[in-house]
Amino acid sequence: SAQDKQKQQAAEAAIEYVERGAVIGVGTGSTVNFFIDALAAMKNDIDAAVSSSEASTARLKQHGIEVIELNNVADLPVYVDGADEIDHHLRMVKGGGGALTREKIIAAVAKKFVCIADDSKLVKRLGGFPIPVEVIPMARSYVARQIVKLGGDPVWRQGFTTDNGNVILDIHNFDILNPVQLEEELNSIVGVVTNGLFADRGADIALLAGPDGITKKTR
Ligand code: DER
Repeated sequence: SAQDKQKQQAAEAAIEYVERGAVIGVGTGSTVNFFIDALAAMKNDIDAAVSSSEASTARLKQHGIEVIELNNVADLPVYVDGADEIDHHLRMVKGGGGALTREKIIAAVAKKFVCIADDSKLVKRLGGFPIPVEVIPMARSYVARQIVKLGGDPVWRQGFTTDNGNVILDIHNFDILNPVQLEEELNSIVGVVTNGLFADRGADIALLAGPDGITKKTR
């Protein structure tokens, strides 16, 4: 499809940001899958990868790319990942693929977050896409009640368990005036592991593919 073509273009454009000889941080999703495939062509130029999901780990290994533990990485120059939404300040909604916790951890460690996406992900205001929140299973109902008090409509992603053994609530109809503030409010609810607002630490570079090619946005 045209959208897949654009995802592939954005993914291939990210290759130039991969630091030679260094460990590369790899996100999760269909756009990142194109990035992993492009990375394979230069796998001898990188040291290894750290991965945000079992799915990405499997794909990296299929290409013969070594995957190492984040705890063994002191210096991570670049993290490449997709987004469900990204605004003009490079703040994002992530977690559509359910890997938000490991994505946010690697993003916290990486010096530079390069977001790759087709331009349908670029929005004026975040929240059209339901905000994923990873929750400790026993806290699900309590967290849902707290989210209702904040004005959101939480929907349990039933039948889905994260790589960390937790559940996900997708929050619909949040009217997000201040993404950084909402990210902090969600983080403060007991039982919440991670929320999908990447606003406080957004992306540093966004490579957005459209019908006329790649648009590069920087913070
Ligand atoms: O789950 C995630 O955060 C993914 O990065 C997602 O947001 C992007 O997935 P896509 O590239 O398949 O649209």
